[in-house]
Amino acid sequence: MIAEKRERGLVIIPTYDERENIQRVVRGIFDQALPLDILVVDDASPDGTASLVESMMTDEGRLHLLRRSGKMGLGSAYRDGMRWALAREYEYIFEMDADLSHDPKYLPSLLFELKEFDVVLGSRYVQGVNVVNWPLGRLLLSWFANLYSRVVTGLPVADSTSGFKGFRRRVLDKIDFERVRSDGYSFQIEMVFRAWKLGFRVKEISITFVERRSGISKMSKGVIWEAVWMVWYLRIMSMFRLL
Ligand SMILES: Nc1nc2c(ncn2[C@@H]2O[C@H](COP(=O)(O)OP(=O)(O)OP(=O)(O)O)[C@@H](O)[C@H]2O)c(=O)[nH]1
Ligand SMILES: [Mg+2]
Repeated sequence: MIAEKRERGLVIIPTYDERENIQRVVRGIFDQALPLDILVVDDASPDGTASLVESMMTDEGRLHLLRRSGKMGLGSAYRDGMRWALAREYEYIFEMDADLSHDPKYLPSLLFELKEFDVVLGSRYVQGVNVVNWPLGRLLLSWFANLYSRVVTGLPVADSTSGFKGFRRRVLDKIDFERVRSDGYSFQIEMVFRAWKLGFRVKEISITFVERRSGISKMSKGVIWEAVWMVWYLRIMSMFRLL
């Protein structure tokens, strides 16, 4: 019974004002018929995302909700979600956005690869560029951010900023994600970088990313600057083995 439970996975979805998207993404995940639960980490969204999730929970025991008192950022939401997962018997822990940019149809492949690898990334740039509905400027920013991150840190992945990924439990047990202070893109880069430095095996699979159609983006300039500095911090700290 316990062995069977340990094979379960959890998809963590941070939300801030995702009322228009959350039902579809939750349904899309459960439609994959995988042994996965979902944890929504909501930061008191003014649009009432949390109460909508609560109403869905009444007839779906695999859906869980972590309510936080206010907007504290994506990285902090993931840290709380990961702590929640580690306090329970989940073997596979996924990150996914609520805005339907990440299609649940890729979850079977991510889960499949996680049986062999320690970290699996849903990558936009392993086979050319797979992004739909981004203005050219946004695409260039993302593409160069990945190149920059790769050159500075040496991390050998094409899409280190991707927010669609999965970890084996042992990775989160070991990487001390509580020390990952950053939010946004640098949270994503830092998690993969730390896992890679610890010798965990990272695999990328190709996904197509579709820009959100509903709701508002929470991307900001601050998030970009954070990543610009963070990659140098990661490089220097790891050179002196201080990470
Ligand atoms: N709990 C929580 N969730 C957040 C916060 N900021 C963003 N999110 C969620 O994190 C996910 C990614 O946010 P997005 O606004 O899509 O950011 P992005 O994907 O970098 O930007 P876009 O491509 O423009 O959509 C979404 O599910 C958001 O609702 C936050 O402060 N707290
Ligand atoms: Mg998005």
